[in-house]
Amino acid sequence: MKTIVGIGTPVGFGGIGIVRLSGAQALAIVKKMFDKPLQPRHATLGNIHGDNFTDNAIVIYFPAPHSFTGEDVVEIQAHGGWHLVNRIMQTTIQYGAVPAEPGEFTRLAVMNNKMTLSQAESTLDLINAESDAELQNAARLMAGELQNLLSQVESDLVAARAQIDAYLDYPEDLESPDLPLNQINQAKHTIANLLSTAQHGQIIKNGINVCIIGCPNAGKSSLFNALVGDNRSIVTDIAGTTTDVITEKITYQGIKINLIDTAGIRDNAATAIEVQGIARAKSTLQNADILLVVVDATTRQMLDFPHNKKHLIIYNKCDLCPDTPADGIAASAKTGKNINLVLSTLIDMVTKTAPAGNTVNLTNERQANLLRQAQTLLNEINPQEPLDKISANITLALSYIGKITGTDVDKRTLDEIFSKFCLGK
Ligand SMILES: Nc1nc2c(ncn2[C@@H]2O[C@H](COP(=O)(O)OP(=O)(O)OP(=O)(O)O)[C@@H](O)[C@H]2O)c(=O)[nH]1
Ligand SMILES: [Mg+2]
Repeated sequence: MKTIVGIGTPVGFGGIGIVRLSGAQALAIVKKMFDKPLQPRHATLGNIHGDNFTDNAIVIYFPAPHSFTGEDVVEIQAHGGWHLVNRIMQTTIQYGAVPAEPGEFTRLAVMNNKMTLSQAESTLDLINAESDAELQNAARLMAGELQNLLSQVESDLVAARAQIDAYLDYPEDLESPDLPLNQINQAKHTIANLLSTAQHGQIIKNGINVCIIGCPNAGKSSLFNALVGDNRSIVTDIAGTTTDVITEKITYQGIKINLIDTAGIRDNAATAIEVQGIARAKSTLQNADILLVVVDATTRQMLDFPHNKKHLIIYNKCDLCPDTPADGIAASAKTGKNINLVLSTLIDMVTKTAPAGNTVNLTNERQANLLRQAQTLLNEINPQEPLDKISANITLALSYIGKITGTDVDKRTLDEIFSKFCLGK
């Protein structure tokens, strides 16, 4: 069995850089480079050295099986210089370690039953998190909340199939088979509940795409800047100032919002640049989750927009004209009035449709697709059908669940999942 090595900290310069080894030779390799004896699970300060370098480092040895990967693991915490950390890694390779593939440490942890595949996938959510909502959901996924629900589905389905298979084994009882519909329905219910969280899961993971649209000079860019809290977009009193699509990410109440400023839409564009800008605005608004329709409160000129899309109307420049219609929010990009109300209303618009109750949200599209396939198979089950067909449907549904938990997953799928991880994770 090989011993792998990877750099656990990001590329660049930092206070600390961590080189991690996993495998039967991990301890022997590090002993050749470190001048102090190592005690299991104790942090030891000493000197780490190789050809032409030496550094003061803390080294920790985690003997198998009580380690992240389940194998012997040694972690070297050196100073965080990129060249130094690389030299440490090269030295371990000189002594027999092999560079780890992306995600290989986590893959070993799954192979050695330290975590399930679904938990491993959620570590990516945690690492990539950019908002509190993502962090909180990832922590619940990693703690095994999804895994527990899937185990429940698996045990319901296995029990149901066992009962059906018993009838098949003793056909004399087949006269009036009593189908285990309760268990099948329970599994269907759990899957449906999980799938109902997928939409909100995507919002947590990708944020809300909010596209600001309106007539020229309504104050879209001014509002965009006020929402972002930065002078990001050019503002002038000339109609047709913004021509490009400008995006900026913010978080509000723990949720990511991707704000998009666009060109003012009108029929009589002044230049070829503006014509292109308007075309971009029109195609961008199609992909938005929410349209923020900005109207100049002094003129009330309303843009014709697709009303079937979620939208919020803002009567901007309310500092000039406090009396505004009731179908929108009166705001002023200039004075900052109601800017926070706009943000909290946007958040309300998406959290209103969130699944009720305190549940973990499904954020992974691969997992959601597999669950949908299992759901289709279970929905197809019809008590009038031959029992062997029902049993086969359950077996297939179980195999889709197994591709999420990791009990029924092929090497190629695993390669694909772990290729998304960073080296050293
Ligand atoms: N009094 C007042 N003026 C505002 C407010 N918001 C924007 N303006 C002014 O309105 C003019 C147009 O603002 P922009 O933000 O460039 O408008 P826009 O909708 O992005 O315009 P285009 O990019 O040309 O479509 C500028 O002179 C701003 O200073 C506001 O809340 N109050
Ligand atoms: Mg603009």
